Amino acid sequence: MELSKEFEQKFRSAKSVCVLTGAGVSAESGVPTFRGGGDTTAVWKGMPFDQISSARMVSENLAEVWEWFDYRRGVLSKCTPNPAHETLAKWEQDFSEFTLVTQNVDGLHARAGSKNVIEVHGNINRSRCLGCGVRFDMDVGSVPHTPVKCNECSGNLRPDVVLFGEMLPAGVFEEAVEKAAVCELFFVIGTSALVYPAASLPEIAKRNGAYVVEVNPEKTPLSELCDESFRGRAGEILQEITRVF
Ligand code: BV8
Ligand code: ZN
Repeated sequence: MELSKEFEQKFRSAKSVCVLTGAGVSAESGVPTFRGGGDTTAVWKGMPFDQISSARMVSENLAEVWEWFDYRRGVLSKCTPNPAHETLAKWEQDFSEFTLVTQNVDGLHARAGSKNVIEVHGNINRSRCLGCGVRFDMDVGSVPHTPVKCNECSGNLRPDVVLFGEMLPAGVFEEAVEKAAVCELFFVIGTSALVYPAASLPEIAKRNGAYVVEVNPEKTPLSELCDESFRGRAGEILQEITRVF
């Protein structure tokens, strides 16, 4: 894979780096993506992804939502971080300012050793009480999910994940915007760039003068905006790039 002189120079001299990842960064760990190729989990019992993973379903059929999430937690319990996650955990140490924002709820960045991960869509291994808002961590792979009821108020629990039609956790997205707006180098890795507001982060970085680099086997609506696009799998490409250090 050919790296341009311009990219090598930018990469070597970068002080502040921001990365946005999507499901594609976990594809090589065996985690199905939502929309792109391979084994996707785009449909659950005939319901499209943005119907089963929606605020409406939580109020209409919480048991179904848990069945869907327990199924995915079961799949995830067999998955481990791949070289893409591991390389990003290393970059966190290598750059003086490094921000990792993920749309993924799989927790694999943290399992690969990334310390500060901004999870804009929450985490599949955490539940939240609909009554009092208390959060409970669940062991990876504890399926079905436990506890089922809130220990504090015996209210119903739901996955602590941002569903379609729901606001992102207060302050989390704002922090991601701040970092995107000041970074020199912005990587957008493994996302179809269809889901907002997360997909607006590379646009914000570009508007503020960052050099934007896409890593994805396919073109996306962001590709035009990028200064550089590496067409391929994140695991291989990130290892190639990191040799430039
Ligand atoms: C909100 C958690 C305010 C749930 C997720 C019309 C226009 C614009 C916006 C909207 C609209 N209608 C509705 C909206 C808003 C909506 C939205 O953006 N919809 C889109 C789909 C049109 N957004 C929301 O609802 C957000 N909230 O706007 O709040 C508000 C509040 C109230 C009322 C109104 C508005 C909340 C969005 C969060 C939804 N939750 N996940 C769960 O997981 O069950 S989103 C879901 O999609 C995942 O989190 C995922 O991360 C995200 C994005 O998907 P990707 O990560 O990109 O994955 P995908 O499969 O799509 O692509 C994989 C990519 O990887 C591909 O490009 C592929 O080529 C590449 N790839 C494959 N293999 C590899 C690879 N790349 C590298 N290496 C490989 N090996
Ligand atoms: Zn409670």
